[in-house]
Amino acid sequence: MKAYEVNFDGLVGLTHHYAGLSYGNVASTSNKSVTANPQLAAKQGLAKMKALSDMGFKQAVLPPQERPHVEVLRQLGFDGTDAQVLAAVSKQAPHLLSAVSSASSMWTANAATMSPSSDSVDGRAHFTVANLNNKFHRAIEADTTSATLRSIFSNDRYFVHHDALPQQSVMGDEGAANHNRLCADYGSAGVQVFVYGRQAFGGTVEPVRYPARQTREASEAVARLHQLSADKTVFVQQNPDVIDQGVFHNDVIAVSNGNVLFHHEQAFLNQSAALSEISEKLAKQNADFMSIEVPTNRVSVDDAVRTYLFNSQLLTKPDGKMLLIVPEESRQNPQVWSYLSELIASGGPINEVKVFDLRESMRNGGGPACLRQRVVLTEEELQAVAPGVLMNDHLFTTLNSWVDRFYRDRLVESDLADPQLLVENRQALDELTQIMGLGCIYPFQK
Ligand code: SUG
Repeated sequence: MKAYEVNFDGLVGLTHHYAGLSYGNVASTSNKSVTANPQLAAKQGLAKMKALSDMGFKQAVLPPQERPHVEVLRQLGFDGTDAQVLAAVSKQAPHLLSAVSSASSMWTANAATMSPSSDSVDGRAHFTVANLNNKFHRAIEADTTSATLRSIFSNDRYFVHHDALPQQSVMGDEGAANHNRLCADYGSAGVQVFVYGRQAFGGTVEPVRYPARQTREASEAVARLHQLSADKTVFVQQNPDVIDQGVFHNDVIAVSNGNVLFHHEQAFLNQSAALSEISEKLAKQNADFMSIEVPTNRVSVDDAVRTYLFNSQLLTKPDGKMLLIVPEESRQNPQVWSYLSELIASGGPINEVKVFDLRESMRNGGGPACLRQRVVLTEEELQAVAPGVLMNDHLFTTLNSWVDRFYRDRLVESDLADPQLLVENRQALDELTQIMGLGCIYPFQK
């Protein structure tokens, strides 16, 4: 059956700032306390969405979350009016205020893992919200993510929603950032590759410097929930050495599309065995696996982390050739850019590269691929999606003027205690749910 890949990009929230919250994510820790521009961040993201939509790709938007997350602060013992809660936390624990104000839900690759209906035994599309257990500021995203996805994909004839796995590190789950699907074409059954950083029970090697956020146990649970049979799944361990060099998610070192896996030489542990298993399982689904492996002597792991070459979006164009969407940082790096120039001239499946300026998100370690959740939908399923989330000229213009009205162009941590910022957030999000036709998805709306 014909199906589309629809990219659901996260709209950057009003409190986007640099808090240095993600140990193991080099950009996040090294840009701590740099002045942020939330307005520019939102517009850079919208410009990417619009450009892809104009190129004919199906594009949609996921809304930001309510921040600061006052409800969580109340759970942690801060009380009184909202203004009193903010005043108390900014005085007693400013790092906590920063964490509950993070706009990190913009990186929707981490919102959930999605399996298309063609892969699941029950013939429905499955979503499991990621618990993002490794980082406090991210773990608090799960409830609103769940409400948002349930509102957008509401028809249970087509869509099945699973809540986040138990919030404990044994079940650490980072969603689609550690998940690749390979297939002959989007509508046919594919092979889902779950990449984990460590095995909580009975594992052997794991990183020693930085955390491995995803466990094998979590990946297996998601595959079970999504009713994926063993012949359609592969579980691969990420190379612990590269996690220790700042590859905190697999999508910083590999990206898939169709039958192609574009990845670094050092991406996986026991790489050749992993690639063989993918190839064999894919052959049973009538697809020829193609690995494009980038050698270390062309692009070092360090350059991959600095430029986010692999955090690109790999998209199939109408003529069947593939387009790579990379961040500006990849063009700025001579090694990476010369590799890319050769790649597109090589006669292989990827014959075009487009560059986007996503600097505001990149400084927190989020590239083009982090900003989108891939959702494969048949025509019928697409018709069942809340229509107000689909990108078009009207939505683009409306969201840009919404951003102009509500977003600040400068934000530092000390601004987060301003009760007016919370008021602006709630007004903006209330309006946004109406623009996008999403109903009540935020704590303040309940
Ligand atoms: O989880 N950064 C995010 C970046 C997520 C990137 N996503 C993917 N690779 N799919 C993270 O580390 C930084 C927030 C701060 O420090 O202010 C942050 O959360």
